[in-house]
Amino acid sequence: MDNTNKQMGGSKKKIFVILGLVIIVAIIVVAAVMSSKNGGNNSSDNQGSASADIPADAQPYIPEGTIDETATDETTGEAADEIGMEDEMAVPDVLKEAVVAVVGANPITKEGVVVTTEGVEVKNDAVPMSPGAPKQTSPVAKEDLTESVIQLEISATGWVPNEISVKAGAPITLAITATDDFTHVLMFDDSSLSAVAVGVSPHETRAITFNAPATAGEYAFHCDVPGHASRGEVGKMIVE
Ligand SMILES: [Cu+2]
Repeated sequence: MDNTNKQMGGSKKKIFVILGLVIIVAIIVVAAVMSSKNGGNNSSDNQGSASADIPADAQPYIPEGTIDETATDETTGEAADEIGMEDEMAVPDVLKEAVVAVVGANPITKEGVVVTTEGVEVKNDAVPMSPGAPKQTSPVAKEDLTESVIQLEISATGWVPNEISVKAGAPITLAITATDDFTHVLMFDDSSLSAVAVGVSPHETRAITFNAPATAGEYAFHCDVPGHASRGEVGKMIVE
């Protein structure tokens, strides 16, 4: 009798242990599913809360030279602290919550306005490379570009894609990559976009951020290197 009871007890214990394990595994699975669902919800919430067409994948704008100036403060002591404070005060309010789509491109304010590093709205019809013009970045790695950046490849066979669509007035970033052994220069035909210019050396990628025209329509662009447009390096930006 005793033996039978002990055996019964042993098999009951096994059943409880197995049941316990099953319940623990079930709890872990449910918790994992719940947390992944929450993660999904959070990311869509973030996209929903983005305003003024600012790219959701943009990164905070860090004023140029901020890090270097801090380093100088440390080495020169008290006097440099004053310089540091001046520099901090010199950052215009509009830049404090600004973002950039690509490091080195113009900042985008929280209202979606593309500005210079002084916080002044860029002029798309300025002289290219002048202080008020949107500026092209230094060479960047194509693989570092985020999804919201419109990527254009250029070679002797033309622009790929040769037609892009953007929203009127929205801050947009174009990245140009020369995929052959030639230099290429993106320029728009319309004088209202004369400052939106990007030049790339062979196999180089550079980007530029600017506000799309407020007026809907088709804005033709071309490669400005002599002979390139006539061999087919032309395209159009459709503003909707
Ligand atoms: Cu070209």
